[in-house]
Amino acid sequence: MRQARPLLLAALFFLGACGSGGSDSDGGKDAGAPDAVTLTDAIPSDSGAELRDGSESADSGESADSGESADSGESADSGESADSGESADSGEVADSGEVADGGEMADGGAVADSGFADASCTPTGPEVCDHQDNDCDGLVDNVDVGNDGITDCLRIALVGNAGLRPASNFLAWLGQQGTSVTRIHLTSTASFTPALLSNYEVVILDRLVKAYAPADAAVLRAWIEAGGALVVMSGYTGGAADYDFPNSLLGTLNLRLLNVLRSGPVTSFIPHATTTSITTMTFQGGYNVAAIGSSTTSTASIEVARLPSGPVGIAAVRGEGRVFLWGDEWIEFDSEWSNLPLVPRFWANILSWVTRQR
Ligand SMILES: [Ca+2]
Ligand SMILES: [Ca+2]
Ligand SMILES: [Ca+2]
Repeated sequence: MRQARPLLLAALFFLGACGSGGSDSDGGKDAGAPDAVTLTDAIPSDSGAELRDGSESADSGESADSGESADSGESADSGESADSGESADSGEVADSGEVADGGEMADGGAVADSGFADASCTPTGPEVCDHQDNDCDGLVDNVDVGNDGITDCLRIALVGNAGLRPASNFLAWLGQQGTSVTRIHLTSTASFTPALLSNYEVVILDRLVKAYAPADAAVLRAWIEAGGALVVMSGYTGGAADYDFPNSLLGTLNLRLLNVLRSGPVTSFIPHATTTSITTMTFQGGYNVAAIGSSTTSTASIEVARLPSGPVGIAAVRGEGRVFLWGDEWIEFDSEWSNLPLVPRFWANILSWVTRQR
């Protein structure tokens, strides 16, 4: 039986960009940075959190939000029927059965979930991380030595820079699940290719350094639809990049971040695998999220958490893959990991759900 991989963590020091000065101008912060690093320690300590608070006062740009108002109609929809707004739109909840799945996930079903056994499969021994279904139970690489519900075979890419505050607890926790963690796309010339994405089971959008081209978004979407798992957090610089950059990848997935800062905590959760046992969650100057586009698509987008202003968490199925969109990044910060036990639980829920074995 394969044992957990050694922890490989990213250590990135872009203090010039996100340090006490808080200028956060993107210009120059990526200069000379490699496109990917797999390092052994995390993470810069800085104290730029004040930036977040300070910018709350900039929230008043509602009127500048006209492009978003069309989207916000969806928020209004879901607000009318908190638990069923999404299904009222499209019946997608009923189609997807995601909530039913959730029960399995909460119990560690990411690995235990039943698969589709191939009658022609010949068992070769216990399951190991080799992209094969060694034990012929229909699930590829469903190894979980620690029985934590998260497969030990995950290779995770964190896209973009580290966030504004230290996140070493989060990165250490990822490693403890038996995963490897690599930070990629630190320069504005980086792009998604099938070859790059073939190295990962999970992609987590952190503080992105660029707006991506449609071709990049298309590659990422194809990877998801083929079974990839995407987790999205908003970054934070205090500028439009915080939502424009992620939205450059989310649009083709019919998801988006709305551009008015919101704060929680979030206390309204819809029953779902990702919200099991979650009653409150930090949310410090993040963004509402929305599912957009035609309700006739074969995809499912389920609102799982909301503030009074609208949804802040969406769990979405895209082809064979899954996307979890959360409108804030404070769930990765040490301050929250240290003080809020539900934050690690939330991440366990999220990773279990997005990585369901197929
Ligand atoms: Ca198997
Ligand atoms: Ca295997
Ligand atoms: Ca595990």
